[in-house]
Amino acid sequence: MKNINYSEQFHKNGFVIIKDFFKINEIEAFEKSLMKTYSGFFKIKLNKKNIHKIISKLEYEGMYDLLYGALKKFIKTEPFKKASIRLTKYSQKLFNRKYKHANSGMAIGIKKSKRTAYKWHQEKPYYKSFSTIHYQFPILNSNNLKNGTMSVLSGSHNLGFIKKVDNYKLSKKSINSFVPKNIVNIKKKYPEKFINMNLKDILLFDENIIHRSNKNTSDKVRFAGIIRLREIK
Ligand SMILES: O=C(O)CCC(=O)C(=O)O
Ligand SMILES: [Fe+2]
Repeated sequence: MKNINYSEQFHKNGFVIIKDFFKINEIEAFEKSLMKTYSGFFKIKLNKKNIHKIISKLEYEGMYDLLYGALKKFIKTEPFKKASIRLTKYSQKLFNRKYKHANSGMAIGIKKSKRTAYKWHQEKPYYKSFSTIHYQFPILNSNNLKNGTMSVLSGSHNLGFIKKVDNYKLSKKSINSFVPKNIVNIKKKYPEKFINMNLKDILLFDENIIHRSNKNTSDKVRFAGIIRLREIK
């Protein structure tokens, strides 16, 4: 892998897609673990075909605690732990800095649901007291505009930490977005780029890049694994 290019692009644009980062066995491990964890939680045998319908149905029925419980368990499984170790080493080489795991997560996008969609935000307000870098990668299916992949405002990391934000939260069980107050003007200056990723690809993004979720207009759920690393000084 061409490390120099990735780090240059990352510094220039605030994000970079690293193609073919994961090996096929790592992708399979994520899929297997997803099915196992969610099947156990829902007490229904899930597979690649029925998972989309079942998760969407639970969302429409308002089973948010069940969905969140499964997600929380899934992000603690072995594939996430292994990926985190690998990404920590990879990042140390790429930037010649030291990192440790800060947090894992998963973005999930469901047709006709805004509950789990983020509005424009930076990560910095969530991790104020230390420096972080962020990785996101597709699980089960590629992430593209049709299924609501995230987009970024390219170069917006150069604005630094924007402290004037409005807090958006649809409901108690919805995600929370810190939207910069001057987002309308910022959008005019930095072009929006949609993050298209195939399985095995991974996005690396800056704590200050402005990004959001898009609307999923497909019938399939979008799953995007997230691993956040903290820089150790
Ligand atoms: O992919 C998305 O829907 C947004 C995810 C996000 O904001 C993040 O990974 O920090
Ligand atoms: Fe985010």
